[in-house]
Amino acid sequence: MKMTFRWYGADDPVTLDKIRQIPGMTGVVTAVYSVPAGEVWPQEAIDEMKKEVNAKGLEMEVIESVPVHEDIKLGRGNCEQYIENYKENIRRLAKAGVKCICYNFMPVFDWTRSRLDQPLPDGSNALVYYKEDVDKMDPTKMSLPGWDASYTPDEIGGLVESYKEIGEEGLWKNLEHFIKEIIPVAAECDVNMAIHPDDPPWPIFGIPRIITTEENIDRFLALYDDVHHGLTLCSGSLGCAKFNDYTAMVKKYGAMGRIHFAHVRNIKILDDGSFEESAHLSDCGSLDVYEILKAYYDTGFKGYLRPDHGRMIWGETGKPGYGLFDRALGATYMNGIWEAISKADKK
Ligand code: DNO
Repeated sequence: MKMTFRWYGADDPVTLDKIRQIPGMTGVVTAVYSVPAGEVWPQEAIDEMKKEVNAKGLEMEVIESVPVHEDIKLGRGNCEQYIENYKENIRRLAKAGVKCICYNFMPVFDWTRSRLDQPLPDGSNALVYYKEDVDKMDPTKMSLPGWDASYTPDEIGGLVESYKEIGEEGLWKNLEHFIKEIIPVAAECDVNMAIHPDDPPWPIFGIPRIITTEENIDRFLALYDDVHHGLTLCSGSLGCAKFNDYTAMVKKYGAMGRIHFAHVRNIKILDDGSFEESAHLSDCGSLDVYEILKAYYDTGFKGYLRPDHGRMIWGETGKPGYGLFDRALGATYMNGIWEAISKADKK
């Protein structure tokens, strides 16, 4: 397991100097943020970023994410050109030593929450998803930090309608086409493609979401028989639905060698299926982080792992979910569990 940390580039208040001081941190997970979705990333920008990261003693072997243009997901417009651009990005990143690319196939909206700073009883605050509030949200009148902000409200409305029209099967068809095009390139470059599950793992705003359950992940992996076609297994996304057994998924897909990147954090599932993002500690949420890491260890996991969203604690402000303190605590907690498991195993 290689412990990593998400870094949003030169503008991130959580600097490389801070990240390198977290014990056991091997590298950062990042992206070229200045290029619109679908375009080719300049090789100089990739190389420059790598140089900056390496100069701080950190690796840049994981990219999160190379975004998939909506035309690809909808199978329309400039879809084929965007797929060619995507292949070129894989080649360029491989040239810079990148080993794993995280991406998602969520229509329009990446992760969705009803509030980004819900006060918790201990005085910290966290991202939450309260079903009742999400049901009242109008996605054309708002934006969340993970969403592509380049669309106008009208364009968003149009996209939502287009996804409703193609439905789940249309989305599957477009995903299959994309995978069949890009995986041969990834295999040639020896880059592991790691799809991120939909967060939350159910349809929102009346549009389909498909990377949601074990059954659907099985269907996804069956699209292409190559180890480079794999997963970012995110406990914070899959784990917020009671119908998913995240630890069982680690065992199953880990044994198949298809998990290339692990996002691990805890989540507190509420009675009505809403959820709150809690501290990483097992006791703080509904997931057993020890059992999760034990499953990774037992499958001989050699991929990358990162703490996922953290709460805002100790008065920190910043990008929701991506402050320094709680994520650093998460990394340290998980490194501690990993050390204990591996030492017990060697006795
Ligand atoms: C949330 C993240 C996601 C993830 C993308 C991957 O914080 O895990 O935004 O980066 O879905 O493409």
